[in-house]
Amino acid sequence: MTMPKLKQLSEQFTEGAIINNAWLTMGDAYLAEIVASGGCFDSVTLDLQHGLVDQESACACIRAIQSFGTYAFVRLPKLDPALIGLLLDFGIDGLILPQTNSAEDAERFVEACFYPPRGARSHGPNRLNLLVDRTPEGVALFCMIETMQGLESVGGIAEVDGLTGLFIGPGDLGIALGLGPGQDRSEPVYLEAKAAIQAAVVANAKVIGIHANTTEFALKMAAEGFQLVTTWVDSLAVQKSINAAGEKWRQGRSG
Ligand code: 3PY
Ligand code: MG
Repeated sequence: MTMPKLKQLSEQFTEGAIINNAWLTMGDAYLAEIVASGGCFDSVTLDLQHGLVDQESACACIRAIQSFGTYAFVRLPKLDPALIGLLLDFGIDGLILPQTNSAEDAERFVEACFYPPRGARSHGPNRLNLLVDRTPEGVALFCMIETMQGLESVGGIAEVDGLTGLFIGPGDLGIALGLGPGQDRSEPVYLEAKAAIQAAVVANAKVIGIHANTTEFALKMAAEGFQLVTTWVDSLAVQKSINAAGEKWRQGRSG
């Protein structure tokens, strides 16, 4: 399979694109192919923080996703320069750092993504050599804001040069605010925090993203100016589909 040539992801964001993102908690390359092949999603994110995705399966999935002209993101497990370097060497299109607590965290993240003198990345581009016209600047870099420290430091985090934008984790942010877990949320205290994050992004001409559990909610977020929106999650989709099939069967048998 030949990979279609695409604009780099950071260029898409600069041009105002809204990226419709699928989220994979299962690191299976066949599943990644099914999800990317439909052409419904602009990007697919592999969740290495909470998903069943290891380094090797992530690389197999990245190949599968990109072979259909879809961008591949990884949500990192933590700020790990070695893993970041490996994923960049492999040609990842975007990285999402969870639980960014400070501008220093964001600086260290950016540093891990660029070669000297801007950063401290080691050179060893491996698969990246096969992907033409890619630059380190083309990779989209997002810091998640989902902790109290991150919220308090959001202005400084948003200022960090080299960062594409901020990504809201509504579940962890809600817990940090004393609301408990949840997605697609609208509690006043959460909305206040979300507005502060949006303001920091606007003030620094960065991009904003958010995790959503449903397409309906993601559409609302896109209308608000969110440019990276998760609209579909594999485990939830499978669960929903199973429940719907089971319900249909029960209704058919009882009618
Ligand atoms: C959160 O909601 O906390 C997330 O990390 C979503 O991915
Ligand atoms: Mg989270």
